[in-house]
Amino acid sequence: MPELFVAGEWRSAAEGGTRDLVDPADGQVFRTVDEASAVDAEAAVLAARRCFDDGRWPATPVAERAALLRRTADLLQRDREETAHTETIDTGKTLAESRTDVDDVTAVFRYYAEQVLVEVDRTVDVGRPEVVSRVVHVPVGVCTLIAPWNYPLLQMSWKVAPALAAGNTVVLKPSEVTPLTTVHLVRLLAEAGVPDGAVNLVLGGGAAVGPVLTSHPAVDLVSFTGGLATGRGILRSAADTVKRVTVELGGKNPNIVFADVDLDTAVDVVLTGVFLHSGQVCSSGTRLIVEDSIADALVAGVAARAPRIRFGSGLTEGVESGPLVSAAHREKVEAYVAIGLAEGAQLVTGGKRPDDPALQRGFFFEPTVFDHCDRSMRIVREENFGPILTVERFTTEAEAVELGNDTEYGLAGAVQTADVERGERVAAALRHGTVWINDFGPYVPQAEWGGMRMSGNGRELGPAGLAEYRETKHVWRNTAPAAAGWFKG
Ligand code: TXE
Repeated sequence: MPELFVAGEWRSAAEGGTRDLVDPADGQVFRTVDEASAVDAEAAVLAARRCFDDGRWPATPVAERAALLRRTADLLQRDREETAHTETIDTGKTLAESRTDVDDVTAVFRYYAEQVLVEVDRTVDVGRPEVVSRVVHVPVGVCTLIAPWNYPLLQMSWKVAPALAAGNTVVLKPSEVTPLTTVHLVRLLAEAGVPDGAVNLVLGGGAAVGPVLTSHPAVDLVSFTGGLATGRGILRSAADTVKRVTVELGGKNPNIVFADVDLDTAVDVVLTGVFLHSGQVCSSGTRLIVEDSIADALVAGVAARAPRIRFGSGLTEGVESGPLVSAAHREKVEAYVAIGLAEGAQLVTGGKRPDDPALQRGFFFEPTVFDHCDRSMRIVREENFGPILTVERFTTEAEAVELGNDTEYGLAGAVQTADVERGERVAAALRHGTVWINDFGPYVPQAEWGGMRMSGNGRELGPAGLAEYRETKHVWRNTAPAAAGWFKG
């Protein structure tokens, strides 16, 4: 069955393009999918435009739009196992992680089915009894939604659910490396009854289809999650037509640990924060900033447990960590290990591919810890998106905060301490979009997610994640029209 979806029809690429998908756990091609070109991207944008302009989706009553989201949530749960299995083969992540993703995505669809029904329109008292003045919310229009490969279904759903709830029409472009769960999501949306043209899907490389999706005059909004360099290009590409653009561009996230913590718990929080999904998480706790007096003990604890993380295919029961997503990405991570060594950081554990003969065909990489780092190092400053922990030390709270904020990113950060007031003080001082106190990683659909500074602009999830997809409009109705009297002639 073809994998592009335009105007309610599944079709192959207009120019016949295809792409092989590689299972990162064994390096083998497991499937070939259609690969769009600019021709397909243009057709998808125009289909979305037609469906928006003729009102088929934006004029659908909000209760019906909410019902479609709920049906999609039910279908996601019906297909939970199949979808999780697909995500695991595509990305390499473990089945447990993929199942969690499907459940989280389901929750997001259900959340926006409720949230879109919360009344936000309001009347304004303009001081004239004959005037009815109200502020209403309308969909933005045609939205192109571009997602990365680390959480393919999840990142796309954070965009699709609020965009559709608000009445927009959409063109989805998943990462070319991991498109399969997005294809399935579109099938479910079609099964749930979304009108033809409201949801369109193009698979393909960013260079081929990206310019159409981000600069076409028929597109009103671009929502992008991915790397900083690509995000900057997208902001430039969207500038000429002054589109609304939301970007989430990753992070270099501090995890600040004070000496008053329970050491074993802190070791576990650090380990989970940085090595989950092999560090391929935009909010990964890659920068450990630890109080000097416990630094040696904490690093020793992390270094003792990191090599015990069980690698393998994400489909294998008991496996705790899968491979990196691609050979190219592993090469990038390896290059950063070389950079760290050249900069004088002290390699404590990892730093190489695992020796296990059973893992040689996949793109595995050992959890890596670099001690005695400082903030001038590239290994500390630049996102590498691999399983690499860097360790910096501090002696005062002020120093810890200064280090935690000394990054051009601002997505997420954390503080671990037994002192409640100190936890709140540090959380208040950290300039990051999410801050965890005595935890690392959790999020909920009700709470906004997004970055400060170069981690991006705009927010996903929560009420603000819906507001991104709405325009406000002021409607002024004069019930007793009369001459204004400004001009006397
Ligand atoms: O991402 P890209 P890449 C970071 C991470 C990683 C780096 C590069 O550090 O190593 O980015 O990864 C589409 N117009 N993150 O190169 O290019 C592309 O097809 C429109 C952080 O894989 O940003 C894919 O769908 N779209 C991030 C999406 O952009 C374009 C998660 C993301 O790919 C495009 C992933 C163009 N010109 C990587 N070029 C996070 N924030 O969580 C590419 N794309």
